[in-house]
Amino acid sequence: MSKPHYGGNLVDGAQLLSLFGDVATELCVRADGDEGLFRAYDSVEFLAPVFSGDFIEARGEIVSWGRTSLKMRFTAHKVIAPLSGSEYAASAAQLLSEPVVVCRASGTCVVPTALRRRPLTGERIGRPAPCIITAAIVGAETTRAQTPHLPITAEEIGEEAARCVAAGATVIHLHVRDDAGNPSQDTERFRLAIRAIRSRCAPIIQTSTGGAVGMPIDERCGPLTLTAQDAPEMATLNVGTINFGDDIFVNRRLDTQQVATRIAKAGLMPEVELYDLGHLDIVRELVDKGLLTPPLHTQFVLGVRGALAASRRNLELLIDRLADFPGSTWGVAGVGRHQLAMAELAAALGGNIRVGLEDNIFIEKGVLAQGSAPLVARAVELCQAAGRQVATLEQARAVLTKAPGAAA
Ligand code: KMH
Ligand code: ZN
Repeated sequence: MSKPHYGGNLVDGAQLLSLFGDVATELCVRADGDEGLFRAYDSVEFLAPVFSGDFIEARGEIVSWGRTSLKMRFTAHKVIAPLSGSEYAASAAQLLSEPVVVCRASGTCVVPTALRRRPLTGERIGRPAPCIITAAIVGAETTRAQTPHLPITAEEIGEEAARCVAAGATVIHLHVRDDAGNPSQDTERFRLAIRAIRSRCAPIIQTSTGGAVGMPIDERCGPLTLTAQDAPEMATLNVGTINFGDDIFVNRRLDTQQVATRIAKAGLMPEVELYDLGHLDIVRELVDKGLLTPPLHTQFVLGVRGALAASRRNLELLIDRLADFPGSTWGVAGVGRHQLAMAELAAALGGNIRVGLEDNIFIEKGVLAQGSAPLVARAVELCQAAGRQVATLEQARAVLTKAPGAAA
């Protein structure tokens, strides 16, 4: 009531910016234990008039993190308006059935490094963890006819893995092929590919137990029998059956339980592949049976034709539901044309990224990627644009081995 400034009791827009200033200050205090400085607004939109006596609620969130800067987004909602007219008391007011957005803005705050402190009490709004980039360099479905850049032999796989690691990947999601280029889960072929990779670089090697559509479970578990210096560090665990284009990718309940047990027996960290929302309910059963132990490392594979589509809404729902398994980490593998869009979202939302020719062969519309490494390089750029650090090998290993996801 004390703020009318223009005719008709209109309140000036600066009042809303002053509320955003307070929200920004609170966010800086929660994040870095210091009030910080508001450096610049990059956009401000006034969307509806505010009159004296209106109640305004201001909200803000940190949308990306630089070394010292925090990019924030704000909204101001009108939630209560006074009632005017001779039939009402001067103090009469009412809650609006729907809050009205009166202003939206975004801007940047800075907390100099020397002033940054871990707050003494309360939950700190954390900078998201460094982004772990996985390169899925072979897959089972992509063919040489589709792209000449697909590695097939062990040597080609080793070379491609080394290029991806140099570009910023820390996990290699691995499938192998036979001499004709067809998908294979043969233990010896995995052994050769793993040796070819490890002779050139030191990524976390995550072998597939998904194999190709139609393969029996025993065959899919081929790489799990590798031991000692040839053993992978991780293996995928596919928990649900889905349509897979015109095929069906079958993961029967008891088979999944058996693969989870085999992964645990081999002492590997499982990456749980989730292609649909209900797969989280299957994970719940695996956890309840003691076959998986949170925190889990999960991969949301979105955009398979016949399973969950690659959209922000679906991703946010999955992230929200994953909170049922405290401390779990997630990544997104967007299939086909969704790959880089999903990678960008994962960078912004604090997740990990999977790219590579297994899921997508194009670097942009109609332009083939010259292997998986250029896609990794693009993922690195997306992380930088979102203010995310890319995980080093050491950081990725700390995350992926700190949390043994499978019960022994
Ligand atoms: N090739 C797909 C049917 C995995 O690697 O675990 C299954 C797949 C999943 O690629
Ligand atoms: Zn795979």
